Amino acid sequence: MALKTTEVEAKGGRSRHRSLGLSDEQALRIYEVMRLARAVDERMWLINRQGRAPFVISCQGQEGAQVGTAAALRPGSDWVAPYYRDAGVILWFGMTARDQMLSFFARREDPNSAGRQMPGHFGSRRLHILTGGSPVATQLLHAAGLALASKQRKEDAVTAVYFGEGSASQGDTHEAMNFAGIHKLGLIFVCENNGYAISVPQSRQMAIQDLADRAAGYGFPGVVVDGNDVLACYEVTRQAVERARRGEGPTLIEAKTYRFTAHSSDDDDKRYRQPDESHPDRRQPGGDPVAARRGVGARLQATEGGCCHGRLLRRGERQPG
Ligand SMILES: Cc1ncc(C[n+]2csc(CCOP(=O)(O)OP(=O)(O)O)c2C)c(N)n1
Ligand SMILES: [Mg+2]
Repeated sequence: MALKTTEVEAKGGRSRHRSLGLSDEQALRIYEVMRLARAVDERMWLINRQGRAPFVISCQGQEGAQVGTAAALRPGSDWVAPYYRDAGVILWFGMTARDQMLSFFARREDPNSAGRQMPGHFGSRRLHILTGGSPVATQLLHAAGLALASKQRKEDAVTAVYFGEGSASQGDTHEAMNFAGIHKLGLIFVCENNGYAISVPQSRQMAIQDLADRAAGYGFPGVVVDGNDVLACYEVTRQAVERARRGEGPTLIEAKTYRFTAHSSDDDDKRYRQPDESHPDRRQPGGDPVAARRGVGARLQATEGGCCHGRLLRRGERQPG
């Protein structure tokens, strides 16, 4: 059975991040990158609907899972193999809002592919972001190879590979997990379970509730975490990183999230979502990973005099993380 850690114990409101070993500055940085990812994403939708750019694939709703997990890694020495929704991950690892826009508009200066790839196909050797392709789940095999290389070179670098729960139905996922388990690779599997693979709901993808249960079959731990809770995501990943650096092998983290948008700007989710579908109430605390009614998010808003997308976008020109 997978270990259930749906929440990390809150040890008192605003100081919760401190109980996890995060300074105020680190916690604010985490929140800032989440807001930046959301702000860029919202701007892309507007531009797309104006007909000025052809394609958006959205991170909205998944920022907590992305930034919380990436924040437990060391940008510059650890590696990430993100998938197309992972704006929060690549921003944490040093991409900028400008870089995202250069990719979005397919400009030559785009650091990912000089504008040759679709948006969401991230990659930067300099920033330790493994280049991804379009077939889903291939990144898991690439990441297993990367983690094997780190092990053979006796580096203590950890690799985190990101994927959706639909991609977990691909054979590549089995092969990567099996290999990583056998060789005790320093690889963290982060599944962002948003309940859908385009229009296909989870109940049509797997006959179990928690993908994390599968980890036992590969010989390593599986953890379920609330993907709306950025600090819980940070904490379970921190534990997985420590385990990986001790040479004890992989961990599968399943972050339960919700895709706030359609699959992409070319999809109409009203055609397949049920009107009575259960979903987090974005107006309630914990319903939206980026909402800031308590804790560090609220403090950031207080110090900035409100949530200012423009300022966050300008800050995005600097290197976060
Ligand atoms: C091998 C392969 N099959 C099908 C597709 C088409 N496709 C693109 S995204 C996607 C859904 C993936 O769902 P999931 O892994 O849950 O990620 P999510 O989009 O929900 O974040 C599919 C089927 C693809 N890109 N690659
Ligand atoms: Mg999915």
